[in-house]
Amino acid sequence: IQDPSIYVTFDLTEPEKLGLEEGAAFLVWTTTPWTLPYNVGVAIHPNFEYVAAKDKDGKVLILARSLLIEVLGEEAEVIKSFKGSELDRVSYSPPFTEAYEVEGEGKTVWMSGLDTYVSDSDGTGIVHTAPAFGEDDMRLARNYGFPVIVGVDNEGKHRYGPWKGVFFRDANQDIIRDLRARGVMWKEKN
Ligand code: VAL
Repeated sequence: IQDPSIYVTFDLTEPEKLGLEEGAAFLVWTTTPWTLPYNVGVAIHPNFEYVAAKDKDGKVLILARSLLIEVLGEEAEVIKSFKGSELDRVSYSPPFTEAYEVEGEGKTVWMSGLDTYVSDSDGTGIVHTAPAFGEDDMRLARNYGFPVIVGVDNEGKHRYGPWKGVFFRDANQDIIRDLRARGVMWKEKN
């Protein structure tokens, strides 16, 4: 089975802090849609350059400058530039909140964190972070005090959401459908 490769938007909750308008979003790439219900943060490289750029529909998206053309195409219009380190602790609204609301110890703020593991060889330079499912994700969560949500039980089944009881990877298509319905699916590959 090939993993689906998707780009999703996480709208900023306080875009004005970056001098951006309502609707501006982090553009995040992942090959593990089934981990998105357990998103607790996004990772940004402190030394990369990032841009806020308009896509063809006029939506303002934040991503690494080096991936701008590849991802948004030649017609992308750059509005602003940021050093990665300026994008620390920028709050956003995640696609799914249920698991975090139960396990997040009352915290309901999702935000970015800085880590040099972020790569710009593919994706967007903004990495979806789900600490139970990746070593780097776990480090970021520890450094920032993000909750660690173990969203899958020891039989590999989801513990939350409409896909509760479903084997982890088997939820991919349902989750993708849900992301589309919420209008946060920006692009799907393969
Ligand atoms: N960070 C990884 C990803 O973006 C996983 C481990 C959540 O797919």
